[in-house]
This record gives sequence, C-alpha cells and structure tokens, in this order.
Amino acid sequence: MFCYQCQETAGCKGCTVSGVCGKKPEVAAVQDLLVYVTKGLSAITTALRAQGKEVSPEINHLITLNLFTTITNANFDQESIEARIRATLDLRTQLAARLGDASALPQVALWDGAGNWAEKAATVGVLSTEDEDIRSLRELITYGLKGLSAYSKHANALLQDDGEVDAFLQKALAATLDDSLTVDQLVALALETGKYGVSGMALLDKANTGAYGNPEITKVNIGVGKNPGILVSGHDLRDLEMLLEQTQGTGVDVYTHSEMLPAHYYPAFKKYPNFVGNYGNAWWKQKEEFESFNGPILMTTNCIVPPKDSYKDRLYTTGAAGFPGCTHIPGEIGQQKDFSALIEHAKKCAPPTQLETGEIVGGFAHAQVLALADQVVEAVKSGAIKKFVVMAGCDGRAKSREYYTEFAKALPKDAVILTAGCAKYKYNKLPLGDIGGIPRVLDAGQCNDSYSLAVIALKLKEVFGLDDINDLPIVYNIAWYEQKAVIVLLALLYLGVKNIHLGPTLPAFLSPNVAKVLVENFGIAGIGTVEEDLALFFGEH
Ligand code: SF4
Ligand code: SF3
Repeated sequence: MFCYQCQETAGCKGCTVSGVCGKKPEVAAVQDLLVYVTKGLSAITTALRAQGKEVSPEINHLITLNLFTTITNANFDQESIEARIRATLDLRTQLAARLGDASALPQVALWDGAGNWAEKAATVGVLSTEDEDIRSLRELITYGLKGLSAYSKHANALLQDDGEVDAFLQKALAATLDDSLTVDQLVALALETGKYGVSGMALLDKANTGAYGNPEITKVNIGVGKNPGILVSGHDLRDLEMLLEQTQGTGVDVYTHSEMLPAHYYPAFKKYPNFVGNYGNAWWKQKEEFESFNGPILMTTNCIVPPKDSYKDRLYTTGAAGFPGCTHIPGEIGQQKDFSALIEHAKKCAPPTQLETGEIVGGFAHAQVLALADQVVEAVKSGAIKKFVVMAGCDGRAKSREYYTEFAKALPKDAVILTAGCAKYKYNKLPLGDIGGIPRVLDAGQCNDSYSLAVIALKLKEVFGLDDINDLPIVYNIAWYEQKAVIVLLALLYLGVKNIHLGPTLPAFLSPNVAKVLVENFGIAGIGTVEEDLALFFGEH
C-alpha cells in the first residue's frame, strides 16, 4: 500500500505497511480501486455532458459517496467498499452504452472489473504517477475533491444539489488521469477546485441553515444526565435530526461528540428535551470516551478510530462510514433511517460516566457574527480587538499539536480566535475570557463552517472599505488532518487569502516544487515554535 493523504502519514512520507489510522493494506487497495473506477465513471459522465446528455442526481450522489468513503477514518469495511466498486462498474457499463462512440474514452473508463482486483489495485494507486510534481498535484486535487464530496453529500442529504459543482467535480476527477495536462494546468485546476469548494460549502451552509435555522450563541452542557444515552459523532445533521425524532419519549438521551457539537447551535435542535449536551472531545480520544459513554455510538462520518473490543458492539455506522463487524444503519438520500436498534440497545445500557462538568459557548457562524457586527467593528476601531486569528481545521493525536493549546494560551489578550472544525478542542475549554462581552474563542461550527469565517472576513473587508482581504487584521494559523481541510485550504486560496500557516506539518503529498509554488504565490508556511510564531504574527507584543 501507499497512502499519504493525511497529516499523520507514517514518517511524514507515506504509510506503506499499514495505516497509522488503522487502515489495513487490503482496505487501502480497495479504496485505491474505488477512487480509480470513480475516475473512470467521471470520465464517462463528463463525456455525456459534453454530448448534451443529462446525468442524474443519483449518479452524482454515487460519485460523491464513493469519494467520501475513502476519506481518512471514514470507512474501514472492505466488503462495503467492494460493493461500491461493483455498483460503480455496473453503472459505468450502462452509461458507456448511452455514450455511443466510446473510442475517445481514456483507459480508466474502459476497465470492466475483469481480472484480479488486488493486482489491479497495485497498478492504479498514488505511485502509478511517476513524475512527483504531477503526482503531487493530482493528489492535491483528488483530496480536495474528496473533501468537496463530503460536504456535497451532507447538502444532498438535506435535498440540496448543485449540478454545476457535481459537473466540475467529475470533470476535475477525470482530469487527474489525463496525461496531457501540464504542471501549470494542474495548478490552475487545483485553484478552480477551491472555487467549487466555496460553492460546495455555500450549498451546505444554505442546506443546514435552511433546514435548521442560523446558528446562534449557545451554551452547551458538557456534563451528563441520568438516562442512558446515544452518542452521535461525525458531521451529518440530517442523521442527527432523524435520531432525535425517533428518541422522543423513549427515555433515551442524545449527546454529541467531536464534530457534531455545533448541532447544538442550531435553533431547530433546541426543541428536543433529550438533546442533553456534548460528551468528550475531538475524534482521537474516542477509545477512552466511547468506553466511558456506556451507550451506543452512531458514527455518521469520519473520524472512526478502530474500536476496542470492549465497546465494538456499541459502535454503529451510517452513510459513508463503515467498520467491519459494526452494525451499519442503511438509508439513501431522502429515505428515513431506522435507528430503533440503537434506541433498544441504549435502553439496556448504563447512563454515561461523567467526564467533566460545565459549559462551552459557540454558535458564531456568519449570521450571528454579522448580527454583532457593530460591536465587533467598534471593538476593532477602539483597539480593544487588535487581531483575529483563524485557528480552524482538524485536531489529531500527534503530540506536536499541543502547539495549538500553547499558542492559544499565549496569544495577546486583545486577540480573538475564529475557529471551526474539531481543531477547537485544543483550546475551547480554556478560560480565555472575553473582550467587552465578545468571547475570545468564536466557534463558527464544523470544519465546513470555515465558510462562515470567509463570509465574515469578506463582510469585514466591506465594512472597513478595504480592497484586499489580506489588509484585514486577520491571520491564519490552521491545523489540518484529513481531506476536508484540503478543500477548505483550496477555497481560502481561491478567495485570495495569503500567508496561511498550516500545521503541525505540511502535507507529505506536496512535492518540493509544488510546495514552492504555494509558498511563492500564496505565502503558505508551516508553523514554528509558539514564541517564533507569536513574534511573526504580532511583532513585539
Ligand atoms: Fe496513513 Fe493517513 Fe492514509 Fe491512514 S489515511 S493510511 S494514516 S496516510
Ligand atoms: Fe475533525 Fe476528523 Fe477534520 Fe471536520 S472529525 S474536522 S479531523
């Protein structure tokens, strides 16, 4: 196997024996094959569109779910991935027939699944592209598209589609196997991916706020109640909604975990009396926290850590998520899912063991921050707030990530953190206080809500009458882990944001030359020590 798509890749180079995430070589092989056949299918859908023929939303959804399935920590279940490969090949055959003349199709679109899959997989993975710069750009684009697929899927689950985003996604995916494209063309395609990343996140924002209202300032309980509970993790709000509906009157409480925390900020979820609070921290502490939760856990998406036997029977998956031996709750887009198995399971479990008590505050997505715009602008004008520090992105288990806790603690008292994604758990329970009533950590929501941070920045630019988004008193110190952070990064680059610091390490999939392009054109940099970076961002503060 060879995989270097996430920040924790072995030795900052690539996982070759087994994944640091727990992905086995057999699973890596079928994931590579799934990406490959999805590229083939995308070449056909792109050719169909070029002929003016329609491509249905169901086909678009299959493609995005395929890519989502291969995101870090989403799906470890070889069988379900193989089933997706078969379904993709069947669809490929049907669509190729609709195309008529298939002579112009690339090789990838012609493979019909014949032969030994393990052998085939060994020829189509990341290393099948020999030139390291082309490989780097192809993977940068592919990972961005994986992130975009995840966000699209959540919007689709709320019955929102953007056909243009899907058409681009498939065109770009097919282009990653086009040998005629130059480095410059691939760099341009990576930036275009960022453009559609903005559209995809905007679509999801519209879907979430349309269905559940605009996030608002909310205090979230981090203690526990006396009833047995179900813990929901991942990013899919529609799954949470169905679970909340089905648990009413059952005596079973519902808690969020990791990236599901921001669900509490939406008005629509406040009406459920059994929606008790948030349990635990970011994804990587789940071995201890799922153990002590005592009840069933629903993983709606990444990040799954391979479970311990002690609670494996309590771990359920749905959507793109999967783990062998764990029950998967089925349900396509638009269908009602049946969570009764979890509810019955919960009734037999002890209530969660308390980990902590208190509250965390969040809900600072764009509408809420813009409602406070006068106060914020005044604080900036008066000098009470000197700088905003965007510290969005992912958390992870690497010790080097303690940097973010220390950085948050050491920030000048007139700096405000803007966050989104599970990166926030590195500092969202610190007593950082507020500035004239404005908390010093403003949590917009999930990683996709980084879109909100961009909307806020663009609004501030307008209010302050600036021509360039980089003239705002905002610095970017972003933590990444998996591929959704890649689409967020590409989206920020597309919006013209410069000098983003990315850590705790730069992606292994950036070749030296590609990294140089990003450094020279966008000022992308890694992180240093807390002291060095504070001096860099704040001068002699
Ligand atoms: Fe390694 Fe990350 Fe790939 Fe897992 S997802 S195999 S940790 S690079
Ligand atoms: Fe976290 Fe996995 Fe990326 Fe959505 S849950 S931010 S790492």
